[in-house]
Amino acid sequence: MGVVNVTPDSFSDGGQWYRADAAIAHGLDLAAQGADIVDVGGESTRPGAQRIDEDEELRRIGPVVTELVRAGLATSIDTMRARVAQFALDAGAQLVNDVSGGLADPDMPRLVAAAGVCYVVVHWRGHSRDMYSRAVYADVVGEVRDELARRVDAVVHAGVDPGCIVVDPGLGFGKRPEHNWPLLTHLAELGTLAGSTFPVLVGASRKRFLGNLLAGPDGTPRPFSDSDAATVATTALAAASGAWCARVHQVPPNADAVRVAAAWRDAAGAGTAGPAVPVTGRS
Ligand code: PMM
Repeated sequence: MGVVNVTPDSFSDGGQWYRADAAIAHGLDLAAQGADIVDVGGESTRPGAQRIDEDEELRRIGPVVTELVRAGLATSIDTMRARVAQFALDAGAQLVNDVSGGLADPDMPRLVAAAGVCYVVVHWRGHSRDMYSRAVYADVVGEVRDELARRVDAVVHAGVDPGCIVVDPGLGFGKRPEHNWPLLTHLAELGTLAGSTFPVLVGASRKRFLGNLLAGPDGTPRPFSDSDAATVATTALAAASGAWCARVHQVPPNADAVRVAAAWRDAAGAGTAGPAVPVTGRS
């Protein structure tokens, strides 16, 4: 999954694709480079970010989703708002990627259910402005898993097809750097909820915990733009342990990592990473 952030202030790409024409060209490039899905978002969720209003979010994503769908790309909408998701689905988007797992907007699960599309349910404990105050865990894997299971229950109760749910541990969302590592090493456990197995999406690309890991001798974190090799390493490890999808900013090296991991799993007799959900473009 290639990321198209139509924002002036995302920490990972700092406003490079804020203009609609730049964002559309970027989405087309990502697909040409091998992204199976392009994920379009109009609201930054970097730590400390204040929310933008709904009309502004719609203004940002509208032309981008419309054009990428028109070009035949499998397009997902990264939003916590049902009205924004509705616009994108009406335009032909195939996947709703909700970093709040349906908590930010109570209308979202019903909307996804009615549209019959797939839904990425992300573990989340609250909005970005104060997310670190909630980053308190005694057993991060167990708590994230339990909380994800409750969200999956809730969205299924609202009518979402369980065969169309993808779960995501929400790396960095209400998690400090030390919380992300155990989540990454327990992906299979996080995808097995109440006896069912769900595809797992991992969003580690350019995140601060990678920059912190790669900090210089004086403790200065590596800037996001220099953490792409660490992202690729994380993608390879996550895919080799069965992740369904990696959400990334740079497609070519991560697509290679996914192919290496597939060969690795094959040779180990682990088969293809699964289960999968049906999301495909026209071309
Ligand atoms: N992270 C960001 C945005 N959307 N969606 C999913 N499913 N998982 C994530 O981890 C995730 C996401 C924030 O990162 P960005 O600013 O680089 O887009």
